[in-house]
Amino acid sequence: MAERVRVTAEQIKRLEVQGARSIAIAAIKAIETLAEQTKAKKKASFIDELKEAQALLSASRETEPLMRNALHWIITQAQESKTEKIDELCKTVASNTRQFLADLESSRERTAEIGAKRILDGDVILTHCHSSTVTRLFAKAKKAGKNFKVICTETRPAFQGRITAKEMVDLGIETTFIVDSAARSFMANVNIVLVGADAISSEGNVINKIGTSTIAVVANEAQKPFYVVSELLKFDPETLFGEHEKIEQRKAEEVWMEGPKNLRIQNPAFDVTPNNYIHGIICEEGVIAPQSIIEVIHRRYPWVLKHS
Ligand code: RUB
Repeated sequence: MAERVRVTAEQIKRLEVQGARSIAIAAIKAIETLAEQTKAKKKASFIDELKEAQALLSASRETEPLMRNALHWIITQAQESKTEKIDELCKTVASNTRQFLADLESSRERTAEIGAKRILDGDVILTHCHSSTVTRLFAKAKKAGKNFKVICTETRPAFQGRITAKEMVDLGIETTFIVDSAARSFMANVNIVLVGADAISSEGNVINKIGTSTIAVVANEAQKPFYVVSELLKFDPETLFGEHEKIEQRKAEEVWMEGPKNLRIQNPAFDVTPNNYIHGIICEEGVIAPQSIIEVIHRRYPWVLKHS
């Protein structure tokens, strides 16, 4: 297997690559490199090699359906291709990789464009963790001349909120940085909450960085709209067939480097925000009700429903 696949899986595990989109992009590029460097002589062994890489990458962070959907789509195109020739199969992987990345980019642009319209002059927006889709939305709104402020949480335990805060400062957006547990104290001054997503279930529940659901409850109490900004391909088809989205459990050391022995530390990376706390999902197809996710996926990406 290409070294690039192993290295990418490790980088994803260690959070050197973070955020659902970046994780999917890194995995797609690793598969592309594998196809470029393959020594397989027969189609069957080439497909086996791709599938072995798919399994390793998918296991690197288990709550990442965008990565799984992307790898599934690219590998299926090679598998279903009529050719047996390795060089042609490699070209199939390369062209589908390019296509997938281009589609992902235009989905984010469209999502950000739609979402930017939800920001009004003078708004204070609260966000959690680091979502490249949310920060792109902020960049678009700023470029459109909107005047708004951002509050971002530090996002324990790995402080991904700092990435958001730096990006906001670089964009020249007035930003306030708070600890996660201060979200309720600041909610009265917030106009709208925007967060990203790692996974969307068939009921329209959203899985995102740990603490997201607490913010949703606090927003609900304060009657502030809570929106999820996400590409549709974060939908997990396995949830349609009864599976629960697996929540990644991370190492205790991320929470407390040298905690007392015999102390039980738990470190789930994500939590589930139920659909009734979500005003809408802002995606490439518009602002949709979370409960309509299956219908929208059916219309836009029917192939996703055919695999699990
Ligand atoms: C990142 C996180 C982000 C989503 C969406 O968690 O929860 O909100 O992944 O990001 P982590 P994007 O840092 O643990 O990966 O919009 O960039 O896909």
